[in-house]
Amino acid sequence: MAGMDATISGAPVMDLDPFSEEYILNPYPYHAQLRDAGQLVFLEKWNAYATGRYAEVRAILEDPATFCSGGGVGLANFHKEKPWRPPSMLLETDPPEHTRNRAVISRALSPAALRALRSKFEEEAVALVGRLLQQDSFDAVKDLGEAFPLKVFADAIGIRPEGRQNLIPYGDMVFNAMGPRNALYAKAMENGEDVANWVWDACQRRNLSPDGLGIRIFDAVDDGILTDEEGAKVVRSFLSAGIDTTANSLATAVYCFATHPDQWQALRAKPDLARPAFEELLRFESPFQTFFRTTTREVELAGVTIPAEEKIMMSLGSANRDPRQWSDPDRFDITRSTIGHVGFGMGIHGCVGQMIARLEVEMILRALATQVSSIEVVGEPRQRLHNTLRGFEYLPMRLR
Ligand code: OVV
Repeated sequence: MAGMDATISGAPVMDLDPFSEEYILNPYPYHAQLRDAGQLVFLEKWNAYATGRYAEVRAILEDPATFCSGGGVGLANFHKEKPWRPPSMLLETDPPEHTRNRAVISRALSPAALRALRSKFEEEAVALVGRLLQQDSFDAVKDLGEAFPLKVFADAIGIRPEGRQNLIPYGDMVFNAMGPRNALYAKAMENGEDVANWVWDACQRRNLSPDGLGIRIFDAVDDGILTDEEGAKVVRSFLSAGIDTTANSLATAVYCFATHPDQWQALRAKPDLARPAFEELLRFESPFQTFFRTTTREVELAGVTIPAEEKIMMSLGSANRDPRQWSDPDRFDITRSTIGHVGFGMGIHGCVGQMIARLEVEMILRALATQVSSIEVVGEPRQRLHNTLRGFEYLPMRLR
């Protein structure tokens, strides 16, 4: 770690690269370096501030007026660089626009709408686990992680079945684009135009089923709150954020249970632990590893005076294992209290789809806990190399 003697405005300068292959494959020792170097550091390679500390991540998430999202939530500053796609109306906006748009999507995701999904999700989860049990082995990435949200989440939104596979490369584009313009970004964007065009078309009113959640966004168009194009762009948020995140969570979930047999036995003994288990999974192997904010003014944070228009990386994965916050943070324990984890973010931008994500993962974990006695990894898994998401590329497994 060269350059640790230098500081910028009092922030230690680090040559740590959160987008390097070594870091992505095993971030945990690097998270410790990041946290131990200080509350706030400066990443020389990317010209951005960063924090891996729980308290500072919370402080930033809870002050959206100073640490805004309108400058983008990846490394790029939208005030200086053209975003790769028209910005999200939710993720990449600030109040008051954000508040208005968030109300529109929250209304579509009402408790009543979610209750209506439960039995369908359960039925599909039981059937999927039943099919996987028939197979000698399967790829938990494609056959479970991706297959389940591509079916139940896309059905819930009301997306037509043909071409849904496009949602996987689209998620890859959206989340890789939050990192630098590196080889991972270039690879994700290879077929980008066709994929983005398919997704944009799927978001149009005429292509949404009349009984899904997507079409409910157009109620706000009928009420004169959004234009037709804005309605489609809000639907695009469902498709950007709702598949890849859950897909990675599900594959990681079965991996964690396969590699922590005591936790698997605890879940089998008490399937009601499915919901708390998901929270612990979000803490322990946060699928969404990093988020950036942009300073709207000169601000003092942790004794450092940060100028306006600077990017700050929040390592959610590191905050969720910060020993200043969690006891025995590197232990996967589905019975611990996970209150306050930042796996879904926090504050005004906290994950709006978290209740759907919880329902999906709960149903899969319950189906596993009640139908399966053993979960095994049966080959060499390949981790996903990705700028923002943590998960697997390939994960051969067997259920008995
Ligand atoms: C939380 C999230 C991730 C990616 C994309 C979006 C949201 C969006 O709103 O497009």
